[in-house]
Amino acid sequence: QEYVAMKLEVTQWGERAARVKDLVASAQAQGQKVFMLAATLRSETMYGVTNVFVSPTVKYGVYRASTTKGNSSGQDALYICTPRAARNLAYQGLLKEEDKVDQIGEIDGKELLGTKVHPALSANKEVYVVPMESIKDNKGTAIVICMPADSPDDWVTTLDLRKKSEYYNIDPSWVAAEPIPVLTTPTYGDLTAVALVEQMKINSPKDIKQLAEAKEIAYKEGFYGGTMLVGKFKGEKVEDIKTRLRDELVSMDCAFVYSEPENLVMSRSQ
Ligand code: ZZB
Repeated sequence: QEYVAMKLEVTQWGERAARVKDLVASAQAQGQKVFMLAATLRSETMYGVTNVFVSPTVKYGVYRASTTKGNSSGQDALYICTPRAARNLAYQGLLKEEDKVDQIGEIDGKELLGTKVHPALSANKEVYVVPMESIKDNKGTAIVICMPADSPDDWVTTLDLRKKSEYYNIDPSWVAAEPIPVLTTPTYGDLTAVALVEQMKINSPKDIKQLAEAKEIAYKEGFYGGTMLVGKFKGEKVEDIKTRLRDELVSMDCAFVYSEPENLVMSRSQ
């Protein structure tokens, strides 16, 4: 399975990121950029990113990026992802030293909450890192783009974070961004996920079965029936432009393609 890893540049560390800030201080002082890596199959939705999700209970690491593969700037840079993802990247030549995972330090997901990152293409130039409890650390990078217009999970999670910001220990302003229409589908319109969540009366991120069903529908509608509403490929079918958009993100040095080993792909359906 091929994923696109979006390179989300950290633009401002949050108040809880003191330990991380120390960890990367000397690299940042030398001008190195720090990127959170978000794994996605839906890079065409990047125009409407409103947040970035991490699991508050997952441990992430900081790693040195390859200066060739996945990094056309050739500059030293740092990546944040799970140790499992880092091993995977190392074997694919995407870290500084091939086949070697040199972890600079460890971070708890909760330390990243409130940090700001820059998602390429998005109408929102900076978005906040917020928690998503259902993130699994055995898939992707365990860092996930929040795209509430087309992902039912993301919309329901956003609503829950707004409703219970105290419980989640976040500032309500972090989740204030509204869903941004990016593609239109024949059955559900410009905000496919919002329409599905409403129609199926999904109230909580814990409605796992309904959310799985809604996700399946949103995927199919978006991929086979979707038409782009914004950006360079406005008016074109998602199906026709998906690969071109991905390649463009890669050539802009905002993303790279990597693969997930088969056994881990199978565990996705757990
Ligand atoms: C942006 C996006 C926009 C996504 C969308 C989906 C949708 P799959 O098919 O199960 O492999 N994801 C990635 N890693 C994780 C993780 N560790 N835990 C939980 N969720 C994760 O799902 C791949 C998608 O699941 C990825 O694509 C990512 O969210 C999320 F409009 O990125 B996506 C209808 C879905 N729409």
